[in-house]
Amino acid sequence: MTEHLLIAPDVRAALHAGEPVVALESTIISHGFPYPANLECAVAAELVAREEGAVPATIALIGGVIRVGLDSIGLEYLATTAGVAKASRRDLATLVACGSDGATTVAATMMVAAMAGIRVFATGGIGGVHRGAETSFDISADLEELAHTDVAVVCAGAKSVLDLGLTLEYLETHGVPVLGYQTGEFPAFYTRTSGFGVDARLDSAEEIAAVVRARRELGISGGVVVANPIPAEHEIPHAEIDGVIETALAEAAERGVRGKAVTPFLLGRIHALTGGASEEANKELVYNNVRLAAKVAGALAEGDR
Ligand code: PSU
Ligand code: MN
Repeated sequence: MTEHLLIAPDVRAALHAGEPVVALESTIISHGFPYPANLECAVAAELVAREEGAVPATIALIGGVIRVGLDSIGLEYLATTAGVAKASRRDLATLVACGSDGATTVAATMMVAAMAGIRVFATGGIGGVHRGAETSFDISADLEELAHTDVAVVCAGAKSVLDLGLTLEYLETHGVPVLGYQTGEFPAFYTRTSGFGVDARLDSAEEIAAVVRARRELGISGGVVVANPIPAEHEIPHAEIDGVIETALAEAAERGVRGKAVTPFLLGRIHALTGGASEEANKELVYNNVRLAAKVAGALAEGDR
């Protein structure tokens, strides 16, 4: 496309052959997990994609070049280097122009995936409308990207650091379908339930792929949220996690954390307050999402043959 975008050889070959590719984000590596859980998760997520027959394409900026598909040196660099910028839509061009490193959010990863021709992306949780957004105006750029960019995002819902009800209202307003995989309820990341419904429950990767295909055939632009609940055996009950989330939110308010620092601050506090338990759950739900994303990408590739 341009000298700014470097697609790894295996990703390029798979795209060219019409084989399944799954995009993976990198904010989760640089800002979503502490080391070494971040590296472990990034490496294992790629293996899960391959086990399911898809080529993983972790997306990040290194030295101002947008990379689609990283090798183990790239993953390790992102996991261990301090000060890698959190890169959302508005940051991409600046980081390219300045030759900087950047870890892409859901929004920026969707943009780059679309540029490269990748249609399915797996992450942990999407950003959304923050609690108190009626005064802070803190609404993740992920939601705006979902409104416009043609990528299916497989996630475990969103963390209840957000206002999940308002997040779902925003997605409805912007015409983004929220598809529950084998569930009628929007999952809340660590927990399978949130009390909020999804637009449609679909029970197979083929059915999800059929929705993506129908949108394309109808010329409907924009993303799709595929909400995939954390496996029951890895769930952290509301009774255990809700208090931790309240504490993290109170600390953020007390310290006056603002803007793009809010989400990484909250994630960092949750991991610190719960130790290994939330890291383990977080890793497992990512693998579960990669597995489903690979199946959806496989079903899309199959349909195109
Ligand atoms: N939620 C998580 N883990 C994450 C993120 C969100 O549970 O790692 C990251 C994702 O990269 C997401 C970004 O796109 O945070 C959202 O940041 P913001 O709220 O500033 O838009
Ligand atoms: Mn924000």
